[in-house]
Amino acid sequence: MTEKLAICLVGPKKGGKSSLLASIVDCVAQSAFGYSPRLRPALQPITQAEFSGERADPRRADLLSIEEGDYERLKQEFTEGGVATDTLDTYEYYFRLSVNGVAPPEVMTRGPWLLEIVDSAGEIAVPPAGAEVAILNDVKAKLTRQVLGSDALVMVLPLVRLEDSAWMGALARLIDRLALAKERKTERVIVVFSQYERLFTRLGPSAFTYACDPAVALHVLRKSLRTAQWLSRLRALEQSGVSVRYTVCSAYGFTKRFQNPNMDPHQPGERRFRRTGLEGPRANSEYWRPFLTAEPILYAALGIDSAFTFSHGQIDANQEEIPPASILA
Ligand SMILES: Nc1nc2c(ncn2[C@@H]2O[C@H](COP(=O)(O)OP(=O)(O)OP(=O)(O)O)[C@@H](O)[C@H]2O)c(=O)[nH]1
Ligand SMILES: [Mg+2]
Repeated sequence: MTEKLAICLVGPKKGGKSSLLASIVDCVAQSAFGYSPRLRPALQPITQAEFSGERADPRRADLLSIEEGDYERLKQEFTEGGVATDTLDTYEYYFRLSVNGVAPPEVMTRGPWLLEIVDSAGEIAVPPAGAEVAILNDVKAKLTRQVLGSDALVMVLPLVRLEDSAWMGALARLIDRLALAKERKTERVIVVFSQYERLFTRLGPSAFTYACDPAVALHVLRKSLRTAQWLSRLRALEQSGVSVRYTVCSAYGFTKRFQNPNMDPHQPGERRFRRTGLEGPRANSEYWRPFLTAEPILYAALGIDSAFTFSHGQIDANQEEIPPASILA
């Protein structure tokens, strides 16, 4: 039976929310995720009318195709380098998710799922300290309703040194308010660190091999979370029945055949989704493979873990240092 689910993306400005959203359909289509290939999920953008269950009226075909174009526009903007989401409203995108392969019984007997995913400007929910951008009260109220009314929250944070970030306090306050809110629907929270491929830019064609190792991701997450003061608040939220997971992703991903990160941020003039010296639009889909951006959405919707979604238990598990091989033997 068809089920509806609402997912809200939150996180600071430039965290990577819109880029993650723009790449999820391609990520699922290319199976560029850490779920078993036997899961065979399918994700496609749909119109608001399809989400609401309204019958598609042929006379409204034009109107519907315009709505369908919203996601296409988001993808186009992403390919061209990304556009900051404006603060004038919050933006809903709609998808149909189905699982066509082998999944745990609680998933196999359900679905398909109609997803509403809400994107908004980072300044609204997680403003930096001393932010001067005035946000309309109506927009704040709308996002508050959407956050509290969503089944899952995806917190998108840039993989930077967290202690330097002016939005840390705002994020902690958001989690506190969520914990105190009586009327919240939230069942799952997924914290995703974006721009993962940047860690591997110096590794050339080995980059993808390292990125594909869940142990590397777990190590990176542990390191990133060490300085996150809001971690204890998420642990407390979990005590009140919300499942919390941590993961990493890269909307830019890796080049398909060459296995290296799509762009080297250390190189001046690097362009996304293209190999140096190769011009023209065909390079985009031919070379680009997003990485793990499906994870936060699939976990949010289905509650099933991939090799790259980690619980508090896994983050905390005994982290015994491997002793260095003795050189004195
Ligand atoms: N290297 C790298 N950069 C990325 C990636 N994803 C996004 N970015 C860059 O990060 C910047 C912010 O990305 P957005 O997706 O616009 O961030 P946002 O969270 O939607 O930001 P607001 O809409 O302002 O709240 C953009 O300039 C992107 O080019 C990624 O996977 N890798
Ligand atoms: Mg955005």
